[in-house]
Amino acid sequence: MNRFSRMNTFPALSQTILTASDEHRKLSRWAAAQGAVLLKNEDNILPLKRGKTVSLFGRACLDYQKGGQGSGEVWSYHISTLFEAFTEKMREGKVNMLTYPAHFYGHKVIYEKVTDEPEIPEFMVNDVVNLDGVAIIMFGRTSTEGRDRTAEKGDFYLTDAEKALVDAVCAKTDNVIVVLNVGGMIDTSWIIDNPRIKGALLAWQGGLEGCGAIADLLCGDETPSGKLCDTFAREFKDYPSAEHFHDSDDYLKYYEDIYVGYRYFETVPGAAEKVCFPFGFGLSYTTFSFDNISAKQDGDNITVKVKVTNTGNFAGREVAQVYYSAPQGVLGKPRYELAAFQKTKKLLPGESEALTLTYPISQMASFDDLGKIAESAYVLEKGDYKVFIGNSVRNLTDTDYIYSLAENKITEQLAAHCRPHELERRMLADGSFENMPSFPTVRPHASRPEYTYKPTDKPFMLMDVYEGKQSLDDFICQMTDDELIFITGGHEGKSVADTSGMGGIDRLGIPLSNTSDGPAGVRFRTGLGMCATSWPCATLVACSWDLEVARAVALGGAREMDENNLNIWLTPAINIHRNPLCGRNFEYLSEDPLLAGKIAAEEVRSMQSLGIACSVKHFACNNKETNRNKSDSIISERALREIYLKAFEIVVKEADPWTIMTSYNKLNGIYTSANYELITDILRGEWGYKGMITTDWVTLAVPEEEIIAGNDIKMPNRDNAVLSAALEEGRITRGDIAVCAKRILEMILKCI
Ligand code: BMA
Repeated sequence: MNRFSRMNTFPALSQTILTASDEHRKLSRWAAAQGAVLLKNEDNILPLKRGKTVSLFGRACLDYQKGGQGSGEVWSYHISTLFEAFTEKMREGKVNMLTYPAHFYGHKVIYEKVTDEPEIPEFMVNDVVNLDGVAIIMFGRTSTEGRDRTAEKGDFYLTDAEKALVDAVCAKTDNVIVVLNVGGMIDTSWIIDNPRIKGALLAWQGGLEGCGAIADLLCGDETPSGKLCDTFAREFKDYPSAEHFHDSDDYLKYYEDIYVGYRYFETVPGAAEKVCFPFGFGLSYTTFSFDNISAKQDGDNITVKVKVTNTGNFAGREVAQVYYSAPQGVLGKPRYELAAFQKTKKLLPGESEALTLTYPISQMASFDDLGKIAESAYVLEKGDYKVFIGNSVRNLTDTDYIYSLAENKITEQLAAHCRPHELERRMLADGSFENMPSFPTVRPHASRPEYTYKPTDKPFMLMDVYEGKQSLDDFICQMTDDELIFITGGHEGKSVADTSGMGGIDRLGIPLSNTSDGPAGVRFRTGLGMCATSWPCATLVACSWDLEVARAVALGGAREMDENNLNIWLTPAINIHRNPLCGRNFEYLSEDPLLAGKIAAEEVRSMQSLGIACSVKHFACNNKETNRNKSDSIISERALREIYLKAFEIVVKEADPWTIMTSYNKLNGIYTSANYELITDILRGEWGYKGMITTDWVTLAVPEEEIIAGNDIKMPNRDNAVLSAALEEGRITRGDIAVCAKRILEMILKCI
């Protein structure tokens, strides 16, 4: 049965309903355990010894943040609490638990905010000490689209009440474990500076069974294997983008240029000591050795081999990370850049696995946006390129292989696009700044094939194109101007989701393809009483550094999409974690574009293998939520290409996403949804993207400029009269509209 016959009907009741099923609940729990990051484990306080008594502290133990808010929200039947999870472990005989503290939290004040933390009676801690128990303190944080976080107590920093709780517990015992149920970077100096906190687990927002995963990890049923996808600095102000993050609601200037995350902290003098936990870091219950390390040029690639051995007493998984260190040259480079990564299988004590990691030599090139060597080209500067391997950016072994270049080498000659006209300066590798020229803003408008209208009383149907009986071009020629305009706008979905649909012209047999948010799972219309599986947040998935986790979550969510007759899943969201305060970081993947790109590419391949379209978002530079519909991201072309577009480029070239969603914001003065250079010159022209591009929901760009730029469909809908007027007044042509309509129809045909 193809999608046409199933379209707009109630979900076929297959034998096993997977939506919000126990099977998916277990899968979500497993995934949540793979991306949690063990930050501290002094005296091997973890995993908890069998029969150990635990006591839970912190209102989050009963009020778990499974994910963030906004379009990334997912309605789930039951979100497990840490209290329930440890009750389960108690029943299994793995631990004992003082249960009354949970009742204390359950019946205390009605909490106003996620961070409201009631004062605890002293005996609650005394009892833990008397039982030689372990205190587990969990703090939660949440954030949402449309609003940024704050560098205040209760967000990036602990509240006084949270600090008081830590102090009250640590005053009596040093058997203290902290769990962070957060969606993004927070202050962790209170963990690293306090020797009485012996254990710390960064559990992120782990979906509906995130607490089950936490209990599995703390009790040793799972061994932590997550690695940080971001750098955790001591203070908010330590981040290079902090100083100017709030300069204006109208623009965001990327003065730090390519020096974002570890590219800054490991390179710029004085920055390294500001780091609490570095990029790629994560402990295990066991230890690993990296042996038989070798690296060599292998044609156009560098290939690194390593034998990873579990040298400890617990089964576990390790992540081999390859970094290169390029010569500073005249363009300047970060000290290290992630080149490749691979996670081992679960290794038993004593077991080894040989890994081979390969990456293209051209990946080490720099984009020369100012023409210091070769304007608008990717250049491998002459000099020595060193290659390292290890398990974090701070724990690397030199492979002793050096790729040497006697002369500068152009690896790709491109053209200048999306250049800034008002970025005064940008950071260099030594922390100084260079002045930036002001470039003119350009608005190209290519001519397009006309697709002249050929009226017909008996049009053939889209199904005839699907079955190969007719060509899509001929199909488009039977569409009136009004029909072409109609299909380049979204329409009220006829589905269980609350986002609009695409298509829907009965005269031509064009079905409505229904969309649904979001990265953490299918978001049903409110009021239907329908629930879905809420998967671990995107940042957690990235911290798994595991394509298997990316695939499992993507397939799980795609099955729930398909089961509910939904066709276009508005995920993955892959904007770079530029600043800790961005309200949507929980939906995004990493400060590093390679990690983000590889994880997202696997998600796209996986969901599309089931006939579910993705919508890779938000293209591009949506790194702040305040005034997101109008804010102008002002950035050099080098930083744009090397950092902020790179993850999208990886996904486009490695996974061929069926749709891409442009962002709300402007890019160097032009809305991304109407940015011809971004969409037609770079995305389609340079990267060869053939798929469909949608706006975000309710963009403010001039509609015809979006069509001219090649942004195919305006969501959730468009005012057709505006485009009709532009057509009549010659501001756009039928061909401009028809090429957009064609890509929309191509996408609909893929979803059938
Ligand atoms: C916008 C953004 C997108 C989302 C869309 C549809 O506001 O949040 O990420 O996919 O709405 O809900």
